[in-house]
Amino acid sequence: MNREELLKEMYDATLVGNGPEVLDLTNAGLAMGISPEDLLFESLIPSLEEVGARFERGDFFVPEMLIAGKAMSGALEILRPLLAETGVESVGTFVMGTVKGDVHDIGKNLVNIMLEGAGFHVIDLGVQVAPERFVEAVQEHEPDIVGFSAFLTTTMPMFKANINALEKAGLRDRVIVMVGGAPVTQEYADAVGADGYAADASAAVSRAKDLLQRRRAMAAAGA
Ligand code: B1M
Repeated sequence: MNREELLKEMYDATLVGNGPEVLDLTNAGLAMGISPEDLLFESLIPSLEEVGARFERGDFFVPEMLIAGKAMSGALEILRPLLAETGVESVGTFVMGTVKGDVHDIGKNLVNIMLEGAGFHVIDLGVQVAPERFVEAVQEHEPDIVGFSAFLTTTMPMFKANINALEKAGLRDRVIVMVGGAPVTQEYADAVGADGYAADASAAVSRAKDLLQRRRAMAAAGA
């Protein structure tokens, strides 16, 4: 099997949610010298995009989405340490979670992996995270950034609920708020009063670093 055949087989195996085959192909791809990034961006993510498109057309239902998501998550576990390989000292602390009412976590986990790879210390609160849990975590860990992920149009309003909860607890000025997730846009992020938005995991890393640098420069100028 050559590189292109492997990527295509992995795409097909993810599409039908064949977890064991996706794991085998992940290991085989790495052994063949395909980079973790290429396995991710040239096969796994496009396959999940197709799963979503089929769901929208009514060709796939929730069980198909679920097994495809599980197959992808299994591969991510193998790729995680490779993607997060870093010798960099911690550049900052990032508290992250998927908002209340939302169980999607693959995109969030990928952002976490990339942030860790860039040197962030990431505290992952998981999925279905209620506003009060975010508040507790910000109080406990005093992160530089708190990140909210939402993957449904119906759960995006939780961004505002989370920001309101931070304001009520007197924490809003102490932490940078970043938001993201498939249906989120820059306009929506601005409308709810977030400090930053990113469309994908690598953009999330550059945006996080940029926001942190600005915050530190402002603090230094004010000191
Ligand atoms: Co669901 N689902 N799902 N689903 N699911 C979507 C999101 C959907 C777009 C499918 C579709 O219709 N095309 C649709 C949402 C439509 C909408 O609201 N506009 C949808 C739906 C409708 C639903 C249910 C309501 C279905 C139902 O029950 N009738 C249900 C909701 C459950 C709930 O949460 N309450 C549901 C359930 C599920 C499963 C559980 C079966 C499964 C989730 C498995 C899991 O996550 N562990 C699932 C899956 C797999 C999907 C799709 C197919 C794939 C999601 C994914 O992992 N994408 C998805 C369709 C799609 O996205 N194409 C879909 C790959 C991932 C790498 O991309 O998630 O966009 P993404 O993450 C990106 C960016 O968003 C960004 O970076 C990430 C990495 O590059 N990002 C950030 C994410 N967080 C960020 C935070 C940041 C910055 C950037 O800063 C803090």
